[in-house]
Amino acid sequence: MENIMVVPTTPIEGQQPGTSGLRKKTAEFMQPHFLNNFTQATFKAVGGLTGKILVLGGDGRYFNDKAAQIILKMAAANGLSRLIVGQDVLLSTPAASNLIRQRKADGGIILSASHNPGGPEEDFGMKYNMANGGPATESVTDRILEETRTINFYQIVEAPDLDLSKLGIQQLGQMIAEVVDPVRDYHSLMETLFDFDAIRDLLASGFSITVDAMHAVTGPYAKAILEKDLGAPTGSVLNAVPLSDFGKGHPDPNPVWAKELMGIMFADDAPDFGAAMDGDGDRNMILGRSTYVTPSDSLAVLVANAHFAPGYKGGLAGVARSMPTSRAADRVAEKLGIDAFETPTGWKFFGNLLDAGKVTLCGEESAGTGSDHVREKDGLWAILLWLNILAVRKQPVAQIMEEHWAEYGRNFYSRHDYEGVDAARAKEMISALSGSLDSLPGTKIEGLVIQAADDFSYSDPVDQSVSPNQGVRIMFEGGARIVFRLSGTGTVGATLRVYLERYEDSPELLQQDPQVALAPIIRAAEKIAQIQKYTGRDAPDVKT
Ligand code: VG1
Ligand code: CO
Repeated sequence: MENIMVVPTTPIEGQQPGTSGLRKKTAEFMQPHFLNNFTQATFKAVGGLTGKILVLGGDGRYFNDKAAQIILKMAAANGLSRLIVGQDVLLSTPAASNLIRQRKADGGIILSASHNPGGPEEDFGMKYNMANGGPATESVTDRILEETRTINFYQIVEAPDLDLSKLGIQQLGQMIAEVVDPVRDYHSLMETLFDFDAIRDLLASGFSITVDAMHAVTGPYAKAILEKDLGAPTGSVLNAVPLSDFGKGHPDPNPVWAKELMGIMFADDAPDFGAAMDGDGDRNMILGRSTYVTPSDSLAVLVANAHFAPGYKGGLAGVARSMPTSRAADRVAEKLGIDAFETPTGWKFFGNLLDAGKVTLCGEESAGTGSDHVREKDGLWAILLWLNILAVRKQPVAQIMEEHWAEYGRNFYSRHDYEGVDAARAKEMISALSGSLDSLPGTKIEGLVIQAADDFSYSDPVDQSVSPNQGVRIMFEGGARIVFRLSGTGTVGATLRVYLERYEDSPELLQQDPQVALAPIIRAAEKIAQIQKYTGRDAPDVKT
């Protein structure tokens, strides 16, 4: 019989979950008691584990294996009845969400810092998902934080490590640990949503694809589904073996970090379709031959065309997007006569709308799209939906975009990130902005007149909970918009995100470069917020 140890501990600073879970430098996570404290606080915050079922997996990054052994021994000591673990601790975030739902688990733990780099010098993260398969709501993360502040002991069994490379059942004290194939159930779910035969025919006709798994968790999923099942030639999936340091890159699917893929897609012999996914497999970037599809536009195109896939042939209940996401999807929703919701940044805010059946598709400007099939954004799902649409429409990606803009007009869009800036100064900038909101309407800047300015506050239409201070919005006459917000996923200093948007519907102006089309808005952002003064930077680090 394994020995349950009760280990005395004291609270550790800095255990506040951000936009999606707790993210820290790996070394911080590996310091004595850090992971243990946060894990015990989480177990307490969800009302204990006695008799419950949990799912556990991660994105394959450094320390996942050791963290998993600690968590499973603590779960056993806390009375968990069954732990369902992905083989080798691998589970993409959407696959974990699916397993929680399929197996009617009480929740799950995902070990990932998503698109942040991995390794001993880089980042680690842990997030808790609830019984609906979605990220912990704010009330739960608030409770976790409270527990971390008063914690004085944690429980763990003394036992040898389990072999998590071996499929099947093992016993740890009273707890059953079930090691499962991370891909199988997710693969079956995708078959219920998409016309696999149509995609198979498309790929057999010579339509070429390159999908970049960025050395992260989606390699095994993309290999099994796109290559083995759908018949894409071997090698269509790049960087398909998950590595603990992601090959030293940032597994972030944007034009800056997925440079190799951008080179392939903009070469003379580019494939017809390209895509990349992030560390934990919930984000996606979509490309056509010499074509980059902005995430906000991708959401709009998916809303307009989802009915071509069997899983959505009955139409959509509604669509939701995070506030900073461009309003391109709203235009499609309006035409379809369905509801469009605007939520704060972070997938947890879509959960209630999805559970209540108010929306079918959701998306964020940060390369996240998903639907009610799980309660997370889902990179491979987005790729398959695009492929299903391309199989039916039989047009190049570039033409689909042109036709979309011709029909709805174009929301020119870009996000400018200032990374690792001084946190105190960044906060000062946001408070200065919030303090000046009342004086802004009517002001003319760079030829643009400010119509309204506020700090976004969200009231959940389902449970009426209110989430204030979700980003400063400056709305201009004519529909242009700037949003300023601080990231909740960084691990060093602060990251300032400036979201820029302008609508255009003159046919001859639809093909401009977004940075050119947005130039006056970009200059207005500097004038309104004095970014240079507060950050000491004269240009953003990343433009997406
Ligand atoms: C970022 C994105 C946000 C996304 C979040 C988690 O948050 O902006 O849209 O939901 O990452 O995505 P922030 O607070 O840094 O802006 V993931 O792929 O890390 O789970
Ligand atoms: Co992610």
